Amino acid sequence: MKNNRIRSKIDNYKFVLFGSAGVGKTSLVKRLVHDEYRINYIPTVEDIYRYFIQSNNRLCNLTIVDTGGTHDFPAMKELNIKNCAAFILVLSVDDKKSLEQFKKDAQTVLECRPNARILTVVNKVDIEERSFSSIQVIRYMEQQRTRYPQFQYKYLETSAESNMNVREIFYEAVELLSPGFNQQRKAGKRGLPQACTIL
Ligand SMILES: Nc1nc2c(ncn2[C@@H]2O[C@H](COP(=O)(O)OP(=O)(O)OP(=O)(O)O)[C@@H](O)[C@H]2O)c(=O)[nH]1
Ligand SMILES: [Mg+2]
Repeated sequence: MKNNRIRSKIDNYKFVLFGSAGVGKTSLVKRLVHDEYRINYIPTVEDIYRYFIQSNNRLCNLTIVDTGGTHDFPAMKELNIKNCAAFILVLSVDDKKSLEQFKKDAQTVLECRPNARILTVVNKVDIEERSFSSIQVIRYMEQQRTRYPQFQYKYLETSAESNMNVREIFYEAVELLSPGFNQQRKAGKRGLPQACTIL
């Protein structure tokens, strides 16, 4: 009975990260989960992370699926899209091709889930020179809205290297699924990481 009461306070959220190889998906997740950053690049196949955020008397259990951008496995992508309602699409400011991949991924997600929640993350903003503008990303999402009026998106600029807006990614992703979460979080105590595990 006591255990049931504890469990009922946990909110479960699942997010999947998509994006070109090397845009910094794993770096962002590792920054959040382990508070670490590595300069060396090790391509991912697929990893799943669990992370808890405690905020304002709520425990949020985040399941984060970190996909690899090197190889496109359409069947794996489709499965991830079917099993998830919120998507974190990562681009890198210094990689114009990541804008093209982002457009493809957004299209694939929306075809399968017209009411998807999409957080658009432009990473590596510590690099000054940009190969595309934020307007190009936002304009594309607004164009999609005419075809898919039910989907919701947010836009965020980050740097895993300088630890800029990394935790905000996950706050904003939860907010997309539970509108009002950020307002409650800010009104109460600051969210504190409680635990993390690689599954
Ligand atoms: N300057 C800068 N470099 C970054 C940043 N984030 C990641 N990197 C670097 O970019 C390279 C690729 O990072 P990863 O996190 O492995 O990229 P990924 O998107 O997970 O790549 P795949 O797993 O192959 O899809 C690494 O050398 C990182 O150190 C950032 O915010 N700024
Ligand atoms: Mg990776």
